Amino acid sequence: MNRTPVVSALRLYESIEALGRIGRYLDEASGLYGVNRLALTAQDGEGRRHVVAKMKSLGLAVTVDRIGNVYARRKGREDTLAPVMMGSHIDSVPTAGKFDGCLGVLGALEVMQALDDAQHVTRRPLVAAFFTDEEGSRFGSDMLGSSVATARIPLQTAYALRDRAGLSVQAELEAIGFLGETAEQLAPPFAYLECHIEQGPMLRREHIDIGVVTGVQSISWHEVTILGRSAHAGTTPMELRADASVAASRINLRLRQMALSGHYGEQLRATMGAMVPVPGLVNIVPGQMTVTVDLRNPSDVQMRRAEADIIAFYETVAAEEGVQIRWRQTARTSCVPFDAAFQDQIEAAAQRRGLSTRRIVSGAGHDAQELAHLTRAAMIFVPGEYDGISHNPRELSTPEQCANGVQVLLDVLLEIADAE
Ligand code: HGY
Ligand code: MN
Ligand code: MN
Repeated sequence: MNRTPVVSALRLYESIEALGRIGRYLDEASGLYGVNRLALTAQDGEGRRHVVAKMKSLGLAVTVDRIGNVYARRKGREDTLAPVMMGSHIDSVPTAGKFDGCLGVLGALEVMQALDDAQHVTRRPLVAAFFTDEEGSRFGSDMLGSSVATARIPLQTAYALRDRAGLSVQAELEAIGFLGETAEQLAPPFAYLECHIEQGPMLRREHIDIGVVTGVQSISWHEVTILGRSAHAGTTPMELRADASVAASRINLRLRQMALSGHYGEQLRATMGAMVPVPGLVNIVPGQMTVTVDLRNPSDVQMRRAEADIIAFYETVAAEEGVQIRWRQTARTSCVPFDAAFQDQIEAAAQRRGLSTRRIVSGAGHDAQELAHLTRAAMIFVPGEYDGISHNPRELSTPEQCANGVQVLLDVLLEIADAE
């Protein structure tokens, strides 16, 4: 090795800006440019081709599997050993910033460029990956590509998922040219590391440079269909109504009351992200509502209590409002701990660089929680400005914040990939 590999903050940030221009839109509310690269849309396809071109320009061997996960491999000195993998996602929610997921994928490629600059070949081969549809916003199941790669969700189940327009994952993968051929079940890497923005206020408020992620909290998603009776808004007396939107509103208020009550642990978070009325017109009592429920809890026990209570409340609302309520589980993951030794290594590597650290549970789901079922996995968080707002065009981490995280990723990667 000619010299210690060092991340280029400028090169990294320029790569984030370049990818951020794909699927860019002007957000009227903030006047900022946001990013909309919803999974398997043309914009996602363009973003994928942009990153694959970058991978190939680095001389990496690129493969695409049958669920569209992309892996880029860098040879190791002992190339038959299991690789150390780094990755994340480049699909986005429709109102995204430039950093969610992209930092981890472009950070992995920056690590490889820094190794090239230092003419360093690691003992183990390396893989930079991006996984399909981490967000789950379009097809309703988050961490889709990584959960297929780690056999939590069967390929055919994933293929059959459909968006609101009835388009399937399989058809949309084919439409963007990423219905790959390699087997989707991933051979276990030696280790998996993911650098990601915190997407919350903690690190920035406490002036912490690096979040050492201890694990991911549990996630539970419901899609709830409420069937009432459409009726004339002017002529129908209130007592004769079966108003689906009132039922939905009662459920939403109950979610907030549950989260604020502290009865399900101090950190239950509950969100009704989608509320779709039918017919959704001014002078018609909504006959149908489709809503989504997103529950998060760092305690599996408290999560199960919260789920049981909101499901019981669906029945109460149905009886009292004279509507029918059907619900289905669209995503469900338990709490996932990350590798304790890797956490210590991340903490030590950051502190050797004079960076402050703190342990932190991830509020958001990540591909790393799926890879943790297959291999030793860990995550490195970087702070975000504006209270770490995310899933919003205002999402912002500075060049220094990004470079700190990716440099720690590089340092820990070297320890793991060069260890005898
Ligand atoms: O929903 C999540 O936590 C992640 O952004 N997919
Ligand atoms: Mn993410
Ligand atoms: Mn996200």
